[in-house]
Amino acid sequence: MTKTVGLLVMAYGTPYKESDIEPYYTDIRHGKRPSEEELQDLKDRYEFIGGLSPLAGTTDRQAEALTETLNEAYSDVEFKLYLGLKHISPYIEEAVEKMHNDGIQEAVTVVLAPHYSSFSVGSYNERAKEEADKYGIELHHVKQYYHQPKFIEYWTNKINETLEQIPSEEHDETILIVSAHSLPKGLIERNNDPYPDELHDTMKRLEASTNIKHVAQGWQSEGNTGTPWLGPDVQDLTRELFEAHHYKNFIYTPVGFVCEHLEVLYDNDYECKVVCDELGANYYRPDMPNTDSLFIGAIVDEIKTVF
Ligand code: FEC
Repeated sequence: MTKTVGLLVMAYGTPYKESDIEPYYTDIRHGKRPSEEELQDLKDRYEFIGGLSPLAGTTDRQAEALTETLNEAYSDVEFKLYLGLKHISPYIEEAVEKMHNDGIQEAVTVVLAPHYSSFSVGSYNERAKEEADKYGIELHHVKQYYHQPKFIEYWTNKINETLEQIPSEEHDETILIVSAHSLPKGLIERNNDPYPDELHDTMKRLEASTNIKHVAQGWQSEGNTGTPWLGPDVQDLTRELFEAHHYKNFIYTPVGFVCEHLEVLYDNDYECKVVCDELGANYYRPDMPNTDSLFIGAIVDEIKTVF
Protein backbone atom coordinates (compact mmCIF):
# COMPACT_ATOMS: atom_id res chain seq x y z
CA MET A 1 0.00 0.00 0.00
CA THR A 2 1.33 3.47 -0.81
CA LYS A 3 1.28 6.16 1.86
CA THR A 4 0.73 9.82 1.07
CA VAL A 5 3.49 12.16 2.21
CA GLY A 6 3.54 15.93 1.80
CA LEU A 7 6.24 17.55 -0.33
CA LEU A 8 6.59 21.13 0.87
CA VAL A 9 8.54 23.04 -1.78
CA MET A 10 9.54 26.48 -0.49
CA ALA A 11 10.80 29.42 -2.55
CA TYR A 12 11.38 33.17 -2.35
CA GLY A 13 8.27 34.34 -4.22
CA THR A 14 7.85 37.31 -6.54
CA PRO A 15 5.13 39.88 -7.31
CA TYR A 16 2.39 38.49 -9.59
CA LYS A 17 1.31 41.98 -10.73
CA GLU A 18 2.65 45.51 -10.42
CA SER A 19 0.48 46.37 -7.40
CA ASP A 20 2.06 43.46 -5.49
CA ILE A 21 5.51 45.08 -5.62
CA GLU A 22 4.98 47.37 -2.61
CA PRO A 23 3.57 44.76 -0.17
CA TYR A 24 6.18 42.24 -1.39
CA TYR A 25 9.03 44.69 -0.76
CA THR A 26 7.52 45.58 2.62
CA ASP A 27 7.45 41.89 3.54
CA ILE A 28 11.11 41.46 2.50
CA ARG A 29 11.93 44.36 4.82
CA HIS A 30 10.16 42.74 7.76
CA GLY A 31 7.11 45.03 7.58
CA LYS A 32 9.00 48.30 7.06
CA ARG A 33 7.60 50.11 4.02
CA PRO A 34 10.21 51.16 1.44
CA SER A 35 10.56 54.86 0.63
CA GLU A 36 9.06 56.13 -2.65
CA GLU A 37 12.55 56.23 -4.11
CA GLU A 38 13.38 52.65 -3.10
CA LEU A 39 10.04 51.44 -4.43
CA GLN A 40 10.51 53.24 -7.74
CA ASP A 41 14.00 51.80 -8.02
CA LEU A 42 12.65 48.26 -7.60
CA LYS A 43 9.78 48.93 -10.05
CA ASP A 44 12.33 50.19 -12.58
CA ARG A 45 14.39 47.01 -12.21
CA TYR A 46 11.32 44.83 -12.82
CA GLU A 47 10.40 47.04 -15.77
CA PHE A 48 13.90 46.56 -17.16
CA ILE A 49 13.57 42.76 -17.13
CA GLY A 50 10.23 42.90 -18.93
CA GLY A 51 7.70 44.14 -16.35
CA LEU A 52 7.71 41.29 -13.84
CA SER A 53 9.95 38.36 -13.00
CA PRO A 54 9.62 34.92 -14.63
CA LEU A 55 10.24 33.45 -11.14
CA ALA A 56 6.61 32.54 -10.28
CA GLY A 57 6.12 30.36 -13.36
CA THR A 58 9.55 28.75 -13.04
CA THR A 59 9.05 27.94 -9.36
CA ASP A 60 5.76 26.18 -10.24
CA ARG A 61 7.42 24.18 -13.01
CA GLN A 62 10.36 23.22 -10.79
CA ALA A 63 8.02 22.08 -8.01
CA GLU A 64 5.96 20.01 -10.46
CA ALA A 65 9.06 18.43 -12.05
CA LEU A 66 10.39 17.56 -8.60
CA THR A 67 7.11 15.95 -7.53
CA GLU A 68 6.96 13.89 -10.70
CA THR A 69 10.58 12.70 -10.49
CA LEU A 70 10.23 11.92 -6.79
CA ASN A 71 7.09 9.88 -7.37
CA GLU A 72 8.94 7.87 -10.02
CA ALA A 73 11.81 7.25 -7.56
CA TYR A 74 9.63 5.97 -4.67
CA SER A 75 7.29 3.05 -5.33
CA ASP A 76 5.70 2.90 -1.88
CA VAL A 77 5.08 6.63 -1.35
CA GLU A 78 2.81 9.11 -3.11
CA PHE A 79 4.23 12.63 -2.67
CA LYS A 80 1.64 15.40 -2.71
CA LEU A 81 2.96 18.84 -3.60
CA TYR A 82 2.44 21.96 -1.49
CA LEU A 83 4.06 25.26 -2.47
CA GLY A 84 5.03 27.66 0.32
CA LEU A 85 6.60 31.06 -0.39
CA LYS A 86 8.69 33.33 1.83
CA HIS A 87 7.46 36.77 0.83
CA ILE A 88 4.09 36.41 -0.93
CA SER A 89 1.03 34.14 -0.90
CA PRO A 90 0.81 31.16 -0.80
CA TYR A 91 2.98 31.72 2.29
CA ILE A 92 4.78 28.80 3.96
CA GLU A 93 2.23 28.85 6.81
CA GLU A 94 -0.70 28.64 4.37
CA ALA A 95 0.88 25.62 2.67
CA VAL A 96 1.35 23.81 6.00
CA GLU A 97 -2.24 24.56 7.02
CA LYS A 98 -3.41 23.13 3.70
CA MET A 99 -1.41 19.96 4.38
CA HIS A 100 -3.17 19.64 7.73
CA ASN A 101 -6.59 20.17 6.12
CA ASP A 102 -5.74 17.39 3.65
CA GLY A 103 -4.87 15.03 6.50
CA ILE A 104 -1.10 14.97 5.83
CA GLN A 105 0.85 13.72 8.88
CA GLU A 106 4.37 13.57 7.49
CA ALA A 107 6.19 15.76 4.94
CA VAL A 108 9.53 16.38 3.29
CA THR A 109 10.55 20.04 3.01
CA VAL A 110 12.90 21.47 0.41
CA VAL A 111 13.91 25.05 -0.38
CA LEU A 112 14.73 26.09 -3.95
CA ALA A 113 18.17 27.32 -2.88
CA PRO A 114 21.19 24.96 -2.96
CA HIS A 115 23.30 26.30 -0.05
CA TYR A 116 22.45 26.40 3.65
CA SER A 117 22.36 29.57 5.66
CA SER A 118 20.43 29.98 8.89
CA PHE A 119 19.09 33.20 7.31
CA SER A 120 17.84 31.55 4.13
CA VAL A 121 17.08 27.80 4.22
CA GLY A 122 17.15 27.76 8.04
CA SER A 123 14.47 30.43 8.33
CA TYR A 124 12.22 28.75 5.75
CA ASN A 125 12.51 25.48 7.69
CA GLU A 126 11.82 27.19 11.03
CA ARG A 127 8.64 28.79 9.72
CA ALA A 128 7.47 25.45 8.34
CA LYS A 129 8.26 23.66 11.61
CA GLU A 130 6.57 26.22 13.81
CA GLU A 131 3.34 25.83 11.83
CA ALA A 132 3.65 22.03 11.47
CA ASP A 133 4.10 21.65 15.25
CA LYS A 134 0.63 23.19 15.76
CA TYR A 135 -0.86 20.27 13.85
CA GLY A 136 1.58 17.52 14.85
CA ILE A 137 2.90 17.10 11.29
CA GLU A 138 6.33 15.45 11.21
CA LEU A 139 8.82 17.17 8.88
CA HIS A 140 12.00 15.88 7.21
CA HIS A 141 14.12 18.85 6.12
CA VAL A 142 16.56 19.02 3.22
CA LYS A 143 19.25 21.49 4.27
CA GLN A 144 21.48 21.79 1.20
CA TYR A 145 22.14 20.00 -2.08
CA TYR A 146 24.91 22.01 -3.77
CA HIS A 147 27.29 19.09 -3.08
CA GLN A 148 25.16 16.48 -4.85
CA PRO A 149 27.09 15.07 -7.85
CA LYS A 150 24.22 15.87 -10.27
CA PHE A 151 24.18 19.52 -9.21
CA ILE A 152 27.93 19.79 -9.82
CA GLU A 153 27.52 17.90 -13.09
CA TYR A 154 24.86 20.36 -14.29
CA TRP A 155 27.16 23.33 -13.77
CA THR A 156 30.22 21.47 -15.05
CA ASN A 157 28.45 20.79 -18.37
CA LYS A 158 27.26 24.39 -18.67
CA ILE A 159 30.69 25.83 -17.89
CA ASN A 160 32.45 23.51 -20.34
CA GLU A 161 29.86 24.29 -23.05
CA THR A 162 30.43 28.02 -22.48
CA LEU A 163 34.18 27.54 -22.64
CA GLU A 164 33.76 25.87 -26.03
CA GLN A 165 32.31 29.13 -27.38
CA ILE A 166 35.60 30.85 -26.49
CA PRO A 167 38.64 30.33 -28.79
CA SER A 168 41.06 27.92 -27.07
CA GLU A 169 43.95 30.41 -27.26
CA GLU A 170 41.89 32.70 -24.98
CA HIS A 171 41.20 30.07 -22.30
CA ASP A 172 44.14 31.31 -20.28
CA GLU A 173 42.52 34.76 -20.30
CA THR A 174 39.14 33.46 -19.15
CA ILE A 175 37.87 33.41 -15.58
CA LEU A 176 34.86 31.80 -13.92
CA ILE A 177 33.09 33.80 -11.20
CA VAL A 178 31.08 31.59 -8.86
CA SER A 179 28.57 33.60 -6.83
CA ALA A 180 25.63 33.52 -4.44
CA HIS A 181 23.40 36.14 -2.81
CA SER A 182 25.36 38.17 -0.29
CA LEU A 183 24.18 38.33 3.33
CA PRO A 184 25.00 40.69 6.21
CA LYS A 185 28.44 39.72 7.56
CA GLY A 186 27.46 40.14 11.23
CA LEU A 187 24.60 37.69 10.85
CA ILE A 188 26.86 35.07 9.25
CA GLU A 189 29.59 35.45 11.89
CA ARG A 190 27.20 35.39 14.86
CA ASN A 191 25.68 32.10 13.72
CA ASN A 192 28.95 30.48 12.63
CA ASP A 193 27.03 29.96 9.42
CA PRO A 194 28.25 27.39 6.85
CA TYR A 195 27.05 29.54 3.91
CA PRO A 196 30.42 31.10 2.88
CA ASP A 197 32.21 27.74 3.21
CA GLU A 198 29.55 26.04 1.09
CA LEU A 199 30.00 28.57 -1.72
CA HIS A 200 33.77 28.14 -1.48
CA ASP A 201 33.35 24.37 -1.62
CA THR A 202 31.14 24.74 -4.73
CA MET A 203 33.85 26.81 -6.39
CA LYS A 204 36.57 24.26 -5.54
CA ARG A 205 34.44 21.39 -6.89
CA LEU A 206 33.83 23.28 -10.15
CA GLU A 207 37.49 24.19 -10.42
CA ALA A 208 38.29 20.46 -10.23
CA SER A 209 35.51 19.21 -12.53
CA THR A 210 35.63 21.73 -15.39
CA ASN A 211 38.25 22.67 -17.97
CA ILE A 212 38.41 26.22 -16.64
CA LYS A 213 41.85 27.47 -15.64
CA HIS A 214 40.97 30.40 -13.40
CA VAL A 215 38.21 30.70 -10.81
CA ALA A 216 37.09 33.28 -8.25
CA GLN A 217 34.35 33.50 -5.65
CA GLY A 218 32.07 36.55 -5.39
CA TRP A 219 28.85 37.74 -3.77
CA GLN A 220 26.01 39.58 -5.41
CA SER A 221 22.70 41.40 -5.01
CA GLU A 222 23.76 42.96 -1.67
CA GLY A 223 21.05 44.90 0.18
CA ASN A 224 21.16 48.45 1.42
CA THR A 225 21.27 48.15 5.20
CA GLY A 226 24.22 50.39 6.06
CA THR A 227 26.05 47.38 7.60
CA PRO A 228 28.83 45.29 5.97
CA TRP A 229 27.78 42.39 3.72
CA LEU A 230 29.79 39.40 2.49
CA GLY A 231 32.18 40.45 -0.27
CA PRO A 232 33.73 40.97 -2.71
CA ASP A 233 30.75 42.08 -4.73
CA VAL A 234 30.82 40.55 -8.23
CA GLN A 235 31.06 43.92 -9.96
CA ASP A 236 34.01 45.13 -7.85
CA LEU A 237 35.59 41.70 -8.25
CA THR A 238 35.31 41.95 -12.04
CA ARG A 239 37.21 45.26 -12.02
CA GLU A 240 39.86 43.96 -9.60
CA LEU A 241 40.45 40.80 -11.65
CA PHE A 242 40.63 42.79 -14.85
CA GLU A 243 43.12 45.26 -13.40
CA ALA A 244 45.31 42.49 -11.98
CA HIS A 245 45.19 39.96 -14.86
CA HIS A 246 43.52 41.61 -17.89
CA TYR A 247 41.11 38.72 -18.41
CA LYS A 248 39.31 38.87 -21.75
CA ASN A 249 36.38 36.63 -20.85
CA PHE A 250 34.28 36.50 -17.69
CA ILE A 251 31.92 33.57 -17.12
CA TYR A 252 29.36 34.22 -14.36
CA THR A 253 27.67 31.31 -12.61
CA PRO A 254 25.29 32.54 -9.89
CA VAL A 255 25.13 29.03 -8.39
CA GLY A 256 23.33 30.24 -5.25
CA PHE A 257 20.20 30.70 -7.38
CA VAL A 258 18.31 28.05 -9.33
CA CYS A 259 16.62 29.91 -12.18
CA GLU A 260 16.54 33.16 -14.12
CA HIS A 261 14.89 35.89 -12.03
CA LEU A 262 15.45 39.54 -11.09
CA GLU A 263 18.75 38.97 -9.28
CA VAL A 264 20.21 37.12 -12.28
CA LEU A 265 18.56 39.01 -15.15
CA TYR A 266 19.38 42.41 -13.65
CA ASP A 267 22.33 41.98 -11.29
CA ASN A 268 24.28 39.67 -13.62
CA ASP A 269 22.95 40.18 -17.13
CA TYR A 270 22.75 43.96 -16.81
CA GLU A 271 25.04 45.15 -14.01
CA CYS A 272 27.94 42.74 -14.51
CA LYS A 273 27.66 43.05 -18.27
CA VAL A 274 27.91 46.86 -18.02
CA VAL A 275 31.21 46.44 -16.15
CA CYS A 276 32.51 43.94 -18.73
CA ASP A 277 31.49 46.28 -21.59
CA GLU A 278 33.26 49.17 -19.87
CA LEU A 279 36.44 47.08 -19.52
CA GLY A 280 36.23 45.76 -23.07
CA ALA A 281 35.85 42.17 -21.79
CA ASN A 282 33.30 39.55 -22.89
CA TYR A 283 30.36 38.62 -20.64
CA TYR A 284 29.06 35.03 -20.47
CA ARG A 285 26.34 33.63 -18.22
CA PRO A 286 25.31 30.00 -18.84
CA ASP A 287 21.63 29.04 -18.47
CA MET A 288 20.33 28.51 -14.95
CA PRO A 289 19.15 25.02 -13.84
CA ASN A 290 15.37 25.68 -14.05
CA THR A 291 13.80 22.22 -14.62
CA ASP A 292 16.91 20.48 -15.98
CA SER A 293 16.79 16.79 -15.05
CA LEU A 294 20.27 16.88 -13.45
CA PHE A 295 19.17 19.68 -11.14
CA ILE A 296 15.88 18.03 -10.23
CA GLY A 297 17.74 14.71 -9.84
CA ALA A 298 20.20 16.33 -7.41
CA ILE A 299 17.33 17.36 -5.13
CA VAL A 300 15.77 13.89 -5.35
CA ASP A 301 19.12 12.33 -4.41
CA GLU A 302 19.37 14.59 -1.37
CA ILE A 303 15.78 13.83 -0.35
CA LYS A 304 16.73 10.13 -0.36
CA THR A 305 19.25 10.91 2.40
CA VAL A 306 16.61 12.46 4.71
CA PHE A 307 13.58 10.32 3.91
O1 FEC B 1 12.69 37.59 -9.36
C1 FEC B 1 12.17 38.06 -8.34
O2 FEC B 1 11.15 38.72 -8.37
C2 FEC B 1 12.69 37.87 -6.96
C3 FEC B 1 14.08 37.46 -6.91
C4 FEC B 1 14.74 37.30 -5.57
C5 FEC B 1 15.33 36.15 -5.15
C6 FEC B 1 16.02 36.45 -3.91
C7 FEC B 1 16.76 35.53 -3.22
C8 FEC B 1 17.44 35.77 -2.07
N1 FEC B 1 17.39 36.93 -1.33
C9 FEC B 1 18.20 36.78 -0.25
C10 FEC B 1 18.43 37.71 0.74
C11 FEC B 1 17.98 39.02 0.73
C12 FEC B 1 18.26 40.02 1.74
C13 FEC B 1 17.64 41.20 1.37
C14 FEC B 1 16.98 40.93 0.12
C15 FEC B 1 16.25 41.87 -0.60
C16 FEC B 1 15.59 41.61 -1.80
C17 FEC B 1 14.79 42.57 -2.53
C18 FEC B 1 14.30 41.93 -3.67
C19 FEC B 1 14.81 40.57 -3.63
N2 FEC B 1 15.56 40.42 -2.49
FE1 FEC B 1 16.38 38.64 -1.84
N3 FEC B 1 15.80 37.76 -3.58
C20 FEC B 1 15.01 38.31 -4.58
C21 FEC B 1 14.54 39.62 -4.58
N4 FEC B 1 17.19 39.61 -0.23
C22 FEC B 1 13.41 42.50 -4.75
C23 FEC B 1 14.52 44.02 -2.10
C24 FEC B 1 15.22 45.02 -2.93
C25 FEC B 1 16.71 44.84 -2.93
O3 FEC B 1 17.31 44.97 -1.84
O4 FEC B 1 17.19 44.51 -4.00
C26 FEC B 1 17.67 42.55 2.14
C27 FEC B 1 16.50 42.66 3.06
C28 FEC B 1 16.55 43.97 3.84
O5 FEC B 1 16.59 45.04 3.21
O6 FEC B 1 16.52 43.88 5.07
C29 FEC B 1 19.08 39.77 3.01
C30 FEC B 1 18.81 35.45 -0.29
C31 FEC B 1 18.34 34.83 -1.41
C32 FEC B 1 18.72 33.41 -1.95
C33 FEC B 1 18.07 32.33 -1.16
C34 FEC B 1 16.59 32.26 -1.37
O7 FEC B 1 16.12 32.18 -2.54
O8 FEC B 1 15.89 32.27 -0.36
C35 FEC B 1 19.78 34.88 0.72
C36 FEC B 1 15.30 34.82 -5.82
